[in-house]
Amino acid sequence: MKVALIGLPQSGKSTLFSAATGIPIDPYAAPQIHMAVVHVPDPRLAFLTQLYNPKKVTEATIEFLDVPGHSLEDSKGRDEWRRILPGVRQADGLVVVVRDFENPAAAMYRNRIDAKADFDELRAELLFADLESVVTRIEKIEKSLKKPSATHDAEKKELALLIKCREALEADRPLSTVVHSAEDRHQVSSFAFLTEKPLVCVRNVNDDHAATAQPLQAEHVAASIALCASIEVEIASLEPADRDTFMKELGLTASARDRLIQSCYAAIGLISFLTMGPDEVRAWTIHKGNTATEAAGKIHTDLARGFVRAETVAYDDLVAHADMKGARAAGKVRKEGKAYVVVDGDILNILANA
Ligand SMILES: Nc1nc2c(ncn2[C@@H]2O[C@H](COP(=O)(O)OP(=O)(O)OP(=O)(O)O)[C@@H](O)[C@H]2O)c(=O)[nH]1
Ligand SMILES: [Mg+2]
Repeated sequence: MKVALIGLPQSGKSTLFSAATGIPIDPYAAPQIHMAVVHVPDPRLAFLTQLYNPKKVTEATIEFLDVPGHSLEDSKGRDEWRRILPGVRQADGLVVVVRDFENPAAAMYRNRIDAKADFDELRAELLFADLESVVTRIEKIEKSLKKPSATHDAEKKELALLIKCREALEADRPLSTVVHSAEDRHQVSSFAFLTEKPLVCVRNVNDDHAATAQPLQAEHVAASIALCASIEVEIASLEPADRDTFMKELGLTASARDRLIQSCYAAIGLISFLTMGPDEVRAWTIHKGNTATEAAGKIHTDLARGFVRAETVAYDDLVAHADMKGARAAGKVRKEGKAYVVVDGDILNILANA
């Protein structure tokens, strides 16, 4: 799972990246791309670990990509923005960081501190980038339809969907409002449209608003949070005990790292299932709505291919009955088939034919 931090120049992307990943970023270095894999905290793993004392404990991971911001004021900046887009398109979700802090050390964009205006400008650019891809493809298909070809049926189908996409983009609506069905998603997957991706908005506020700032209200945003990235870097650098004390003093209940991960999970529609045994206790990330076979495939393609059934118990049921023996005696361990839709916190034991 990959998430890209994007935004206008000097909005605090790299600072937030540092807070989320714990990797120090030199504020005086030239803007550059950063990438890091972060472990997703899951308190449920601690209970399972205590049950099994496994050789290994593996948390789910999420990958953060931090790309430099480019000015959309001039053609040079726009060209540079375009150059980074292919990397951004690889992400499953986008985090837009908008500046709402005063800091003379950070150059102001368009001579303003206006989070909503910055957000709208960036969002318009995402819509525009998708519109360009859509229009180019529509023109190509229309040309091809004028010539005899065996692929006309498929092209007509694609064209119909792309025309709907164009209408939405021209009306300022992201493609997440158009592309819904699995079939449509598959049809346009090669474009990796930016506005089809779930979007998380992060309002980066002044230090004195760290605990009180409200998230930015914006349409078509899957999740919105407010935080102060520079304070969060300090929090991330502290030892766990000091961290809690410092956060309490500030009136913060969760770190930016945890809130960001949680928002990305919610926005992209991710959930975790768990596997356990004496060798390994592990959390896995899947999409909401995935079936037991899809979950099995996440572990190993062979498990999906030879899937027989999944022995399943909800984490809360396991805790309530102390262990597997207790959960089994209470009738909480179920046998689920291929089409079972996995829910967050399901503990799965996949049985498969070799
Ligand atoms: N006061 C204050 N300063 C911040 C905050 N977040 C970032 N800064 C400062 O703003 C400047 C830019 O921060 P970066 O994190 O480098 O911003 P960026 O979005 O990565 O910038 P580019 O990569 O150039 O687009 C640095 O001097 C940061 O220390 C914040 O929450 N409050
Ligand atoms: Mg940066």
